[in-house]
Amino acid sequence: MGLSTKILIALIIGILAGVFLQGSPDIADTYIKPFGTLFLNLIKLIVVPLVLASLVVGTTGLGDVKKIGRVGGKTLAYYLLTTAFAVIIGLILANVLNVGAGYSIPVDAVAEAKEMPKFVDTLLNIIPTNPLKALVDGNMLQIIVFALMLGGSIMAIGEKGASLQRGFESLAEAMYKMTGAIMNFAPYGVFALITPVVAVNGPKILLPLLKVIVIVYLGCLLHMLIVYSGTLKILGKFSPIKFFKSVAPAQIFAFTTASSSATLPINMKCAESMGVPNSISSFVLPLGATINMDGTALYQGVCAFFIAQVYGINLTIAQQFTIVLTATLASIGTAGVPGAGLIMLTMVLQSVGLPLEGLALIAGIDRVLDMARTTVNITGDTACSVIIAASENELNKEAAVNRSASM
Ligand code: DAS
Repeated sequence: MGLSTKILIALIIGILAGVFLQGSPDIADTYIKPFGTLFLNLIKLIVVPLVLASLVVGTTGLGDVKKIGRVGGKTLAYYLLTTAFAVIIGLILANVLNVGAGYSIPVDAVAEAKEMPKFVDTLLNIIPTNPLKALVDGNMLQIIVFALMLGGSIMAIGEKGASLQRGFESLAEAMYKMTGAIMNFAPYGVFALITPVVAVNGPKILLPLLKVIVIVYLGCLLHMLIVYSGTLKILGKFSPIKFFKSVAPAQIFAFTTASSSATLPINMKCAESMGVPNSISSFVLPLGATINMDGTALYQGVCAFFIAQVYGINLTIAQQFTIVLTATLASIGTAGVPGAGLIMLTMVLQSVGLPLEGLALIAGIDRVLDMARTTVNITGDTACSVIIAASENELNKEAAVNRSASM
């Protein structure tokens, strides 16, 4: 039985266990959740060295600075365009389906809007003043910038950089091996993560905001079916059906953990099973897990519109265009960890003068929304890696046939 089947079975059993334990969520929290936290800690343990090593190897593996520019340019273009599309899909659905109609504001809805990094600070902050501190702090944007510069520099010094390059190649291989070993625990981890979420957040909190949940989930589904299937077919000449079958383990994992960073290792294995070479996946996926968040951008579009409607504010077309822009930029600064999108939603609300109190309306259901948006976030990264590999004529389709069976 493949890993994806085991994870799917674990997810279903975990949801059923969560429903069963709704009456006593503390049992789930006390005796099951710790195993989920343990598994997440194992994943977090590998993310920083994995991203550093795979990005350095990915950059040097591209072979020359021109190729880094070409692959980097195509990757960023795909990420930004699909993110903007995601916000537009979210706003169209929110408008058409009247997302905020009939909702009354609970009197005590007072949001503690956390201190939000301004976008310009996010931009300035991506250059690490101390790369070791960036590694220790796990600052993914700074680690990515450092890894790209280090990879480019190793390539530029030619033979003198060969031993350092081999060192990073060994570190990357060791991290891939460690990832595979840790992934064997994924079914247990998924079970231990999803059970408390269902036990604590059962249907009772979902009902009042069901329309927001339905619209975000519908938007996420449409985005994957329209944008990713369309670009895979047209740009990647790759079967969307084979793609969604192969990326399923990473999607289930993202849905359960609500963390793009935690899903990165398994997402790299899924991309490899589709024939994406390491040199492309270890460049495109770590970048995507950090800056490409289509699901988050879509969610921010829907929630901004919902909050405007609930407070009786009619958003002009210009304001909705501003939301597209700020949600696209906010998603770049969103960290690949649970709940990051809610914090960045503050930036979108502020950009069009919407009351931050609205965050309190969303906070209660945010984990349910986070599961869907994170699934879309990582799916966009994998779709991009397949399309970039195909555009570089490096997609190893023969390999895809054999490997996808093993996932
Ligand atoms: N959970 C974040 C992620 O890992 C996305 C978000 O919070 O919006 O992608």
